[in-house]
Amino acid sequence: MQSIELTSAARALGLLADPAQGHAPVALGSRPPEALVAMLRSMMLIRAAENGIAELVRTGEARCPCHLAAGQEACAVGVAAALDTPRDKSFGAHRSHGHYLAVGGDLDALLAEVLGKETGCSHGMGGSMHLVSPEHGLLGTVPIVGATIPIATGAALAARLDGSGGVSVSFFGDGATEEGVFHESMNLAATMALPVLFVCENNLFSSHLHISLRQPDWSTARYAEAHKVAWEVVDGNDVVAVADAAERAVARGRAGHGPTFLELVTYRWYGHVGPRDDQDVGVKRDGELPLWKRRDPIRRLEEALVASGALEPGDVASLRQAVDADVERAVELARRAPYPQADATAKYLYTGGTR
Ligand SMILES: Cc1ncc(C[n+]2csc(CCOP(=O)(O)OP(=O)(O)O)c2C)c(N)n1
Ligand SMILES: [Mg+2]
Repeated sequence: MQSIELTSAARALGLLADPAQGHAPVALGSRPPEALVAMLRSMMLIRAAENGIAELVRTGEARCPCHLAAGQEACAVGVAAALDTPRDKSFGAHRSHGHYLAVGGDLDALLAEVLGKETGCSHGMGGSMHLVSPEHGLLGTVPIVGATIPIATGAALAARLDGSGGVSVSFFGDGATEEGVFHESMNLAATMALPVLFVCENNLFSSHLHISLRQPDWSTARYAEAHKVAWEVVDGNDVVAVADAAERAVARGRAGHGPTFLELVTYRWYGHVGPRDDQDVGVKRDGELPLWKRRDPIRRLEEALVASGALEPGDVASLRQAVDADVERAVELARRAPYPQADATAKYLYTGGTR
């Protein structure tokens, strides 16, 4: 196995960039056990859904591009735990099944959307990369890299003007920090002290290019410094640490103290798109992937909960069986659901139709 060379650039992320580190159970902090178990269940549901969708791509049933976030569950779940939905608004990108589920999006409607069915959250018009759940504050996920960052910034301005006290969250990847709109949005949010959480899931890759081939530093938090936005770099595979940081960021936003940039260091288990590992492309991934799998956010919380006595090993198995059964049922429902009628394009895409 190839060892990870910690260059001076990698050291900007400290040990978080070294997947040989950080395998230990997470520190549980002071949250009540029910809240921690809810986070565990939510991460398990996302993992089960991603694995289920991977299988639907393998069998050819899912025909839209599916970008899977297995391995990154703690980012979505930790941030969602800090939100008050639907008052708080969130926005995602191409890899957003987890964001949708973490805020409470309906599993059946996700699976149906992935199969292009009328019962999908976007009536089968959008597929994996166009998810929406307004009843949970998720106003959209868009595959144009960086596209929803300014929209989230606008939603924060709207919250300010409406006096709702809400914050908005933009989930995006390290690749999106290479887009101009990211910098324009950070600048505006800082200048106007808007209540935005800029949540960068730094999984070290944009498609098949490692960040070391794209940027002079592995940490994207330096952009927050430049824009005078408060920032934290967090272990994105530690759901408790993510939730703590997100709570601080939400409190800052609600208090009128402006935006926060959260850099959540994580890694995706599947390749860029689809159900393969992609071990044969991109630098270092073949050596890194087994190590990153040992930094599994789900196992690290599971072990901590069992060690604390909050859960028995049997409870963990029951939780896993329950989410697996939920996903199987959702897949079956989606298979049996109808495709949209031909006139649905006119109804939902081109005229004033609403959901
Ligand atoms: C503006 C734009 N440029 C390029 C693409 C092609 N593209 C889709 S996803 C992606 C990688 C984005 O990487 P990152 O933001 O780090 O997200 P990740 O895939 O790692 O979750 C690219 C380049 C796109 N969809 N939009
Ligand atoms: Mg990335």
